[in-house]
Amino acid sequence: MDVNFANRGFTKIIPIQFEDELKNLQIKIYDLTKNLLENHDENLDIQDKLKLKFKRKPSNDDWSRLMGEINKSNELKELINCKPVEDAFKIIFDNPKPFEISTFRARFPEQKRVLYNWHQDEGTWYLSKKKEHLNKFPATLWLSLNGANKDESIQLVKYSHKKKLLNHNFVSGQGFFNIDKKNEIDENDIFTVETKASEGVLFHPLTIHRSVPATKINFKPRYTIDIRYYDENFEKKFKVDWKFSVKKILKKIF
Ligand SMILES: O=C(O)CCC(=O)C(=O)O
Ligand SMILES: [Fe+2]
Repeated sequence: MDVNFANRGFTKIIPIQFEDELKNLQIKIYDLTKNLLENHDENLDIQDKLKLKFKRKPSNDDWSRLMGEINKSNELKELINCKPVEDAFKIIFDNPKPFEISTFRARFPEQKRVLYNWHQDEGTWYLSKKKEHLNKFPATLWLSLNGANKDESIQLVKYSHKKKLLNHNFVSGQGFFNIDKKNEIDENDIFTVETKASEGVLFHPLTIHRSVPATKINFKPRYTIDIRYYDENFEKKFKVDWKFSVKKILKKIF
């Protein structure tokens, strides 16, 4: 077990050596977005193409189309299930298995739906009725596809995985992605992620995190995948805020 994961709730930034899985997905993203990008040389390397800016703010439909196409693609499935990803999870798990929820995310300029407030990932499926989502306690590998700097990445709260599962509120267009305001976050415990393409960070299902809030309009898209794996033998005991337990009971009844 990785000491950083155990002590502060997340690993160091780790590089992942892909075969062709990353490149194939990058090419697919480029093909679906190239008409939206600033003028550029078609011969650029795919790594550079994915760092190009949009020529203007893409529409909601542009964003939804890309999210839909990539999230149902074989390229995404192949990347999520590839050996280098499984090996990365072996830093924390003896026998990692893919969890049902892994999502491609595109952070586009002024697209509010992509900004997630403070939450714990376990809270986002805790009220789910699907048995595949319950009692798995998966970790998340937040993987960067085109690099992410400190004003567009995510922030993780050190040691927060030692807390209980907090009460999460529903956010329209997102799901149960917002903890109660009274749970103040200590500034000194916030770690802001910075990654190159193909690097990621593994974090615990109870680690509190959020998208870095937008302070300026960034015309460069930020592409990531939340890849989740679980381990049957990973300790699954955790306490739950009573308000969230009550919500779960009410959801079962109605
Ligand atoms: O990539 C982000 O900005 C946050 C995504 C996230 O926290 C999630 O999908 O659970
Ligand atoms: Fe999350």
